[in-house]
Amino acid sequence: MKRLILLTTLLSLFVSIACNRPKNYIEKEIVFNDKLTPEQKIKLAAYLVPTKKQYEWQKLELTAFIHFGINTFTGREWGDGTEDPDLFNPTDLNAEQWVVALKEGGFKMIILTAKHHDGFCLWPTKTTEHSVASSSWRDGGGDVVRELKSACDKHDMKFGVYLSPWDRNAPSYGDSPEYNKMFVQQLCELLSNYGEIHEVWFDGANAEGPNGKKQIYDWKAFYHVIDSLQPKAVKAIMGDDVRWVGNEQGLGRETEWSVTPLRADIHENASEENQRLEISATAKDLGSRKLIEKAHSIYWYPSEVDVSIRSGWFYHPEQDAQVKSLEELVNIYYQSVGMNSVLLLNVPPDRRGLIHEIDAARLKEFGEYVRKTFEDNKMNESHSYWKAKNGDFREYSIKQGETINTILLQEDIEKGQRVEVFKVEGLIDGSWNKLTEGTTIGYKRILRFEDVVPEKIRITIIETRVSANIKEIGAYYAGEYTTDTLDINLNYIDKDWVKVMETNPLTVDIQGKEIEISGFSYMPNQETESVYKYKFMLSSDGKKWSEPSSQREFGNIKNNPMRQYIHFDAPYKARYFKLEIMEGTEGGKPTINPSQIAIIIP
Ligand code: FUL
Repeated sequence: MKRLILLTTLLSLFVSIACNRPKNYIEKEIVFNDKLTPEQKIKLAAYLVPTKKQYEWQKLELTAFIHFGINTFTGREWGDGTEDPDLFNPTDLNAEQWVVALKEGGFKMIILTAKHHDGFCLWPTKTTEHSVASSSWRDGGGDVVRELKSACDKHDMKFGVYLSPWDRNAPSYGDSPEYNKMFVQQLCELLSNYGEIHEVWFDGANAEGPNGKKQIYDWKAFYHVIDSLQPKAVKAIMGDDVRWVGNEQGLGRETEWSVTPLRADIHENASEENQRLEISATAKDLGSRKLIEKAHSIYWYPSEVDVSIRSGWFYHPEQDAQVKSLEELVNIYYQSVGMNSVLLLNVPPDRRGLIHEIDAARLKEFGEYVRKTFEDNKMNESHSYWKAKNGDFREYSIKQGETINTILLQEDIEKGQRVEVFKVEGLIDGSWNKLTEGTTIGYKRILRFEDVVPEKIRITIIETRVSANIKEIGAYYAGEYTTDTLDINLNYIDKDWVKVMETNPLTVDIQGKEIEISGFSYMPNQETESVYKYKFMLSSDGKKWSEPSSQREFGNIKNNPMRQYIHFDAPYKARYFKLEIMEGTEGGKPTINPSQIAIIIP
């Protein structure tokens, strides 16, 4: 990594020669000299570029997550590490089917949850017995990492690993040096025994260890292992090559700067500096002039949009009817790839070890839709490289009689990200009409507008930090969707009958008589704090209470506030339930409305 401290006096020379001499671009990080003026800082920001591996990663555009593990078999989103490894028993695992399905969807890389927060390892690690080697799957001789990596190699698919730093099984978790040693060894195994790895994904979730101690991660050591064993791998999320977009809903930012003062955790004093600038991964503005002017340093730190094709990250049979529709997936595409981000779409294999037929069919539809839309540029002449100053415009004629509703623009980010405002107009019946407008472009910006049949389109670069390098322009027609969303089909009780006996803790007479109950569900608040830890109890007489499930938390509810389903091991007879709130997603005690709870009957 280059650390450049540039003096004001050198700046004008630097800027004037940079245009023709790519070696003057600065990779990944610039530390500003105190004497720079705000305007000089903005100019420098325009010369910050991605590293080679960041650029290769950005060009993938579509990448996929595979969440698979113990949770697939317990129905949970966050396992607690006490699960019996033998629960892991896919009946028909076929990693090649995953790769083929994702390839049909247009995906170029697969990232596997080699270890999720429950600590169960999908490869036969030497670091713990909590792995596939202790399961009866393939008589304890299986290795999901190897099977998937081989299938990826066969089909020319890149491969990455998700290794959760938070480990709820490891007894050493919380004894920092001890656990860090184990984590380094796990990384070494994954990064040296399976060939080339293109992305290492470290999630940010963590909590206290079983010993009540807080784990302090040795990020420097982890990064050192990655950089030495897999120099081509980008480090994502708790890493400094790839930034979390800030939500798990598939929503990019309208204004998305890859050049940002947001410091990744690899940097010393990251949280102090981010706090000083009042920014975090979830902030709306991560790269405006105002922000850069206040910054001491800036980074090439591009956004990755992670979202699941289902509401959960892991496969749950009750979500078979909730696979995102083609329309939802296409919207996510426009909000991620179309907003200067890489999409990381999760497609979780089921208990057979296969991508479910519904998900596979949706991937195919999605791949076909995107290919069909963007293979047919409606412009007569193709775009040639364009160096645009403030106010410059270019016109392109559209094939006669063709309808368009989509525009695609790309900056040559190997020469920085620069455009701040642009507009697109169409010449219709002899007059220019504004079709759409935008702020940042970056690697790729795709915008949709009403169907029009223009003779020409006109692109104007209204504001740019220094001359913009426009690499690609295209005009397309995105057609109608063909699939429908299926309705949720769950067995609930007669909701009109329900009687609330008490509100704190919420105590409910469910149907006025004992019924068989196989689980319950909770719909979290979307805008305010939700329930994270709870105690759910059942009773036949309203006096003697028992807990039908050992589960006491809704895993990952903060980042992914979807409906939560808790299934008991066996159906339970009861008349009343009581839900005690132990802790909210923000550490408080949120209130709960009875309509947020549904009882599941067998
Ligand atoms: C989150 C995790 O806690 C989820 O379980 C999931 O792995 C998601 C991609 O990241 O923070």
